[in-house]
Amino acid sequence: MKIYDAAIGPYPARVRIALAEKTMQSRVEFVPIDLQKGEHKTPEFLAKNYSGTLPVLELDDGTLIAECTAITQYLDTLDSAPVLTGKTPLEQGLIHMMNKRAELELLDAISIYFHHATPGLGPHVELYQNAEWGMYQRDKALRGMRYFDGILRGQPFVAGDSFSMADITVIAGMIFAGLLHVPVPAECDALVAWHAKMQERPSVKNRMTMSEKATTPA
Ligand code: GTS
Repeated sequence: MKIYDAAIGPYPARVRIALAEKTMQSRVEFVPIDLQKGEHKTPEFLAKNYSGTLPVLELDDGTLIAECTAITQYLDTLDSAPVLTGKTPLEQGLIHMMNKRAELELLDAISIYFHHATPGLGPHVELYQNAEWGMYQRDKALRGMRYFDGILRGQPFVAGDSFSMADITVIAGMIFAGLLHVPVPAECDALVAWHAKMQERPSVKNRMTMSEKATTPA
């Protein structure tokens, strides 16, 4: 399997963390794509992923799977432990709900802020920008942080009692916020404490060096 990837990227981090949690790193070959140069918007890359985003998983038979949630679900179902997307119908439902909320209310909001209200990837990639929309999404992300803070006051992980894909997506949102110096609201101490614990996980701590270590295709 190949993963088209960018080591520093918050979205690629979601798949990197999932792979590390499941100790599947050695089964993939990471193919770096330069976002700053706009390599993800070339016709060749758009033929792999219509949305022109990373990461993309390419299976050995050439099948392409884009979207972090879909990739994580595929990898999780391919191999067993630990399960990141839930075992029971209830767990699966709750994890997918919280994962989608983590995208909508935090990670995607921060990403829109990046692409619209900051220089983003530069003028040759950011062909349309709307700063007002970007700033609105920044505020949305701050509200999202407050929401997840409230959730984490009542339970140890984003979707309940176990670490899951939903935690990974909130982690990615916090990574993106950190890169852009978007401050976590002062009152969000449960979110901050949870994030500190998440950063101790080897999958999170070592995510950027993973491609240097694991380039053996399965
Ligand atoms: N919904 C997609 C997913 O979940 O996979 C979003 C993926 C995404 O936005 N990826 C970023 C990207 O390709 C990668 S990174 O910003 O985290 O490095 N951005 C480039 C662009 O031009 O939007």
